[in-house]
Amino acid sequence: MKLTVVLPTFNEAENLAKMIDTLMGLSIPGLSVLIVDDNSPDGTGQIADTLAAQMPDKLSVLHRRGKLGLGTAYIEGFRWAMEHGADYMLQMDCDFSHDPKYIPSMIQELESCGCDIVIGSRYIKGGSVDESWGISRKLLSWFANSVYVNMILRTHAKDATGGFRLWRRDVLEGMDLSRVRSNGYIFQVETIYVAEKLGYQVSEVPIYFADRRLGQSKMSFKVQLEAALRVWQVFMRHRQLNPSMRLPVPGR
Ligand SMILES: Nc1nc2c(ncn2[C@@H]2O[C@H](COP(=O)(O)OP(=O)(O)OP(=O)(O)O)[C@@H](O)[C@H]2O)c(=O)[nH]1
Ligand SMILES: [Mg+2]
Repeated sequence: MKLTVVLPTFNEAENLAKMIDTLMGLSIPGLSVLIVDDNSPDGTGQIADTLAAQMPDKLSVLHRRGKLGLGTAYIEGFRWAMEHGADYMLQMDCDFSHDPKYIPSMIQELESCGCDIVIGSRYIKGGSVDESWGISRKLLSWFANSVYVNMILRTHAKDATGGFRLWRRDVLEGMDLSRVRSNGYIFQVETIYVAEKLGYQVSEVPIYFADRRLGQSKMSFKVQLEAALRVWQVFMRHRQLNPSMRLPVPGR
């Protein structure tokens, strides 16, 4: 089993070395990491290169010319991972909101559930968000994820906006990544919607989602509002999809 962790970074100089150390410390056989850095002004790209030189067979870096967005960072990262023979791809943030300690249970779930995608989920039983969140922030987030998105898109995933996910290679191939057009935070919603419309099965495992402790937040009310409106765009774009529209994948 070859697992590639795709780790997009923008200004994660304070987190990157610790994240790589934690991922490698899991000692998961077949695990390698691809960092996709968008020419971070804080020097994350140089830190990535230094780390990659220390473990060239386990860590690679894709440098892009500037901040081109999370969506295209993942798409380029997934394509790279496929070209390099990955069986599974794991997507996660580099700021420790997605705790690497959950990765073994996500792998176990993918291998035992008969499903195609596993989400590390804040909104199923046993999952939770940072304890510092006030009740109104918790409610708003729960509503946006588990009610609003589900109501419009009829997704089964309870955490459709979360970015902690383990994919089987053939799912990403069959989905045809060129269908996915969002680049910001709504990218997470678009990919899970396309996958579900194409008949892929999603399973969720509970996680505790901690706020970032180090580095700058890129989230704002404007970004969240834009994402909420874009759910409709995702619906209009993909509502006709059905399982017969998967790309044929050799050997499946
Ligand atoms: N390559 C690349 N990575 C990005 C970009 N935007 C965000 N990231 C990374 O994507 C991950 C998630 O972004 P975050 O900024 O943590 O977004 P968030 O979790 O919604 O918000 P905060 O944690 O509050 O900042 C992090 O690892 C970021 O460094 C981008 O344009 N390009
Ligand atoms: Mg974050």
